[in-house]
Amino acid sequence: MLILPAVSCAMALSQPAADTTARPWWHDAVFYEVFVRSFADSTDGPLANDGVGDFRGLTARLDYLNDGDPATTTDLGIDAIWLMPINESPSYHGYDIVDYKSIDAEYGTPEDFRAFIDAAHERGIRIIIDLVLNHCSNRHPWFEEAASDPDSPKRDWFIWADQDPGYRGPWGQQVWHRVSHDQDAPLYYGCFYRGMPDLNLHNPAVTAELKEIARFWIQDMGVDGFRLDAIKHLIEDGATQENTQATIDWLEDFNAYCKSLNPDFFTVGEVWSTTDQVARYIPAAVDTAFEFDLAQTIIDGLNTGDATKIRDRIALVADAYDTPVATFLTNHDQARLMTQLGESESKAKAAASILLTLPGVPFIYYGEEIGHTGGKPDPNIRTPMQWDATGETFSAAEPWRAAQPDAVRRNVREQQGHPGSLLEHYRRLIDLRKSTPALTQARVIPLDPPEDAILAFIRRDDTGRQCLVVVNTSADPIGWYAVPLDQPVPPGPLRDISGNRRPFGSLSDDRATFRGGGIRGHELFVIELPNAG
Ligand SMILES: [Ca+2]
Ligand SMILES: [Ca+2]
Ligand SMILES: [Ca+2]
Repeated sequence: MLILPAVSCAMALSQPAADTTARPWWHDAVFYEVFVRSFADSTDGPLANDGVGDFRGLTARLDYLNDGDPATTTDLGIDAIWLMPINESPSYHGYDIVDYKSIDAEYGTPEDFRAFIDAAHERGIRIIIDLVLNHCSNRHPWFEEAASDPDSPKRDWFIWADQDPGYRGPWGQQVWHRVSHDQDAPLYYGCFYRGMPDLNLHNPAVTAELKEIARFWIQDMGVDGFRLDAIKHLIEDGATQENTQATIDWLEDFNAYCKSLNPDFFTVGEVWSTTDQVARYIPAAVDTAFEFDLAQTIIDGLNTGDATKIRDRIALVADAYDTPVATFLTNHDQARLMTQLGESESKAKAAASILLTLPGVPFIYYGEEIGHTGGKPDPNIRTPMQWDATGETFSAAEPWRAAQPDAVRRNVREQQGHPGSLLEHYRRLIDLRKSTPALTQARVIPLDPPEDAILAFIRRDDTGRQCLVVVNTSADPIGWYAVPLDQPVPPGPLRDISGNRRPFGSLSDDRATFRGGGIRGHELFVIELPNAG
């Protein structure tokens, strides 16, 4: 009886107390998605100059993303990196894993990875990694054992049928695959394709193993979070293969387990569904998830020059979630933003303007900040980072995949430090977001301006700090323009804090009036407003 209090006291001392009043770190973070294979080849060590990006190369390029010094403005200023899969895999992309605790030998050793994590943390950059829970590779030893021996304990790690259940997958695809060419062979379930058999998450042994894998990356490797792949597909209920309640329940347990190991741990889920479905997962099944509908609405709005659907979507998203949702424009599964915008640099700037002034946790896909192009097939949207016109900064060797032809004019060297460039636009907006509390922590109040091309909203926090964001989604300038506000403000001049262009006009009563040059095509203004009462 005397021992018990002493033990619990020692345990309390050995664990840093979590500050439950502080906002989670990821609420204020800007993320950057990296495909290690395509980011930077190393210049020394065993993996140097082979045309394949690796951890040493990525580590050497961290200062581009954030040099850890708030006084310098040469870096992009992101706070966290999402690494696409880094485990051993037969594919170039890595979403079909054969060893969940490994580092892809083309990317480096576990020591290289730890050195990368340390270098990132020294700069204040957090690292989250892709974790693929739904399926593994059909060349994973688990599946090879299960497929070759029906009596194997691994058999029930996957999902089997003796006869074809007769239904197809969510997008009409074949999901039941014969284990051999024998037409009477048993079938296994693989939602994405036959090379990716789904794991059976009803099986407690599978759940225990996936938790052990999570523990390994959290405790032994020191990652700060997981991006959880394809989670709406985790647990099927017969022909119902998406967003089942069993999936959400499983994730709630998994997420709680991760948090039990590290209270600051972060999970973001890929739930490629409509907003109402995504909202079911947040915040218990995952801390947050990607807002696919908002991303596409922003792109469509810029392509039509019509802001009304963006405004409606912003209002809907603001109502749907109680915690910040993961916002983005494109990711590694979609045609590059610049390509979707018809290679219009001014549209790309407007897209960034919207992404980085809205609430949420913004994710930038590598290269988006310099206007990488590329359409399907997938390898063309995952091409080497365009550091310079020749490609030699990516690698001294022939790259694993050719860079886009426009690398000669769209590259970091051309844009870094160049005031009008897309890269500088991103850098300034990230800096503005981090230095303007109303742009990160505040709610959004969509406004209803009379001109359909104008997107206008107020960001206002609980203390009344606020600003007005105005983006022209069309290429056409608007000469004289009054944006109606939601409440009156004292009279005064318009003061822009985006560093864009000095606006001519005034605040008065319940409107912000842009005179003189008005608002140019695709232009952004972030107008300071006096604190709301
Ligand atoms: Ca390499
Ligand atoms: Ca800096
Ligand atoms: Ca599944």
